[in-house]
Amino acid sequence: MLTMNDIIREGHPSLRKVAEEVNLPASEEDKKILASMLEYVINSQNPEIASKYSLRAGIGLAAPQINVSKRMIAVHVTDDKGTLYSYALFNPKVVSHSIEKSYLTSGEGCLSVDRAVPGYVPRYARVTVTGTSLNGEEVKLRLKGLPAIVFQHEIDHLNGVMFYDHIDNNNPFHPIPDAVAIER
Ligand code: K1U
Ligand code: NI
Repeated sequence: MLTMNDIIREGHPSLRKVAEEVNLPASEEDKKILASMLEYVINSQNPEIASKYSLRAGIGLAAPQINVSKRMIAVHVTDDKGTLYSYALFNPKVVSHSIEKSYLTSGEGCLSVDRAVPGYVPRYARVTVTGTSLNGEEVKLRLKGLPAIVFQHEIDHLNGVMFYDHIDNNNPFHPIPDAVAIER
């Protein structure tokens, strides 16, 4: 079982690498790692388990955050209508996106960043993401709202990009033109 001790923090060079594609069909080892990532995110949202193992709550996790430089992500997040998006994907890819942007009014956080970094993080409002599930099925997800933001945050990790790279340093709360503001 993964804990916060397995999660590397900003400054670790692995967080800035471009992760390798996973060879498919995935090896049992890669499936085990990806399953443990989804398990972490689910466990971290369970107050009893999170408290027992000192897990910081997360809604997503990317393999580079556990120092595995492979293109694997886990997401477990509910949208504003209560629909759960629970996915563990190999080789996720944004295949298309809206022109329109969105951002969380409360900004973003990251399990690899032990400090608050205030500011708006511009994201695409809608994305289509493809990938391969733990069972080897190809999936195609059309996402908006918070799930779209979380998938973009996790796929950024696969490319060595941190959420604060997108924040305007000169004016972190500079309004993002024509963007959808998402309250959470
Ligand atoms: O990748 C990560 O470090 C996980 C990160 C994902 C994320 C957060 C915010 C916007 C986009 C992506 C987190 O999960 S930080 C914790 C968090 O935001 C949260 C945790 C529990 C409930 C609700 C939010
Ligand atoms: Ni992160």
